Amino acid sequence: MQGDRRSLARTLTALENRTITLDEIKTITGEHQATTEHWESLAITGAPGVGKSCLLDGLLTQWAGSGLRVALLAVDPSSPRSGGALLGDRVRMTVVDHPTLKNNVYLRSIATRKASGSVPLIVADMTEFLLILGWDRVVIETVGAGQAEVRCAAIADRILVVEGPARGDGVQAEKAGLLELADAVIVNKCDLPGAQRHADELRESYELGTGTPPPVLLTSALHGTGIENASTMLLELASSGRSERARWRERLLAHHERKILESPQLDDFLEKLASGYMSLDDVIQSIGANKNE
Ligand SMILES: Nc1nc2c(ncn2[C@@H]2O[C@H](COP(=O)(O)OP(=O)(O)OP(=O)(O)O)[C@@H](O)[C@H]2O)c(=O)[nH]1
Ligand SMILES: [Mg+2]
Repeated sequence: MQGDRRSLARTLTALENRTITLDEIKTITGEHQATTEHWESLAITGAPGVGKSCLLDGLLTQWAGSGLRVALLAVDPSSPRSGGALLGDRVRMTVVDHPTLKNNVYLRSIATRKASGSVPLIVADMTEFLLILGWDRVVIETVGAGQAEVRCAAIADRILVVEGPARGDGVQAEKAGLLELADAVIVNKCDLPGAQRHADELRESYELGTGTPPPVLLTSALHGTGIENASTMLLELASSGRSERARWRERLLAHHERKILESPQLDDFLEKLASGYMSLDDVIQSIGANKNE
C-alpha cells in the first residue's frame, strides 16, 4: 500500500498460487470502494498478433502521461503465435522503461500454463487487489481465442475487441461471440490494405443486430495513427448495455466455477465421484447447499 513494487509482485504471485486469498488480504487493506463515475477495469482482447500489445503501449503512454496510474495484467503470454515467451508482451511495452511514465504504469504477466487455479478467478482477484491498492485503472490483455479468455474479459467493466484488416472472409461466426461482448472495437494496422473495409463490414454487421452499436475505430499502433483519439474515447467509454446479458452469463459461469474450486470438500467430492458414491448432480447440490459456510 506504500507503493513497494516488490511486495506488490510477491502478493500477486501469492494470489496466483492461491497461497493467499483476496479475503485474507482484505482483512488488512479493507474493501475496494468502487466508483461508478467511469470504468475501472478494461479487457482488451483479440486474435493473436493483431497488435494488442503495441496498441496498449500507445494507450498507456497517453494515459500515464495525463497522470493516470494504470496497471496491465497480460493473460496468456503463452500465445500460440509468440511461442510462449513472457517477454513477447514486455518487449512491446516501451512505456514501462520510460524515465517518468514508468512510475504510473505496472505490468504483470500471468503464466496461464503454470497457474494452479482457474485463470479467470485469478485475474478477477488480481484486478480487485490492484484497485484496492489505488491503481486508477486496470487493463487486462487476453488473446481472444478460447472460452477461458472470454471469461477473463467478461470480468472487466468494459471490453475492447481489437481486429486486424479484412482477410477476405468477412465477419466469421466464431468471432461473433467475442464481438457480441464488445463495448468498442478497434481495427488496428490501418496502414495495411483492408482495414477500412473490415471496419465497414463490422459496422454493417452491428447495424443488423439489436441495441446501440459499439464505436468502431481505426488505428495504426505502428505509426501512432488514431491512438490519441482512441485513448480519449476509451477513457470515457460507457457500457454498451447491449452486452450485459452475455457478460453476466460468463460471470455466472465463472462464479459457479469458483464455488466448486474453492469448496473445502472438493477432494472429498472427487474421491466419491471416482468411486461412484456420488453423482455429478449430488455434488453440485452439496456445493450449493454449503454456500452459507
Ligand atoms: N503494419 C502494422 N503492424 C503492426 C501494427 N501494430 C502491431 N503490428 C505488428 O504486429 C505484430 C504483433 O504485435 P503485438 O502487439 O505483439 O500483437 P498482440 O495482439 O499483442 O499479439 P499476442 O499478444 O501474441 O496475441 C508485431 O510484429 C507488430 O510490430 C500496426 O498498426 N501496423
Ligand atoms: Mg500481446
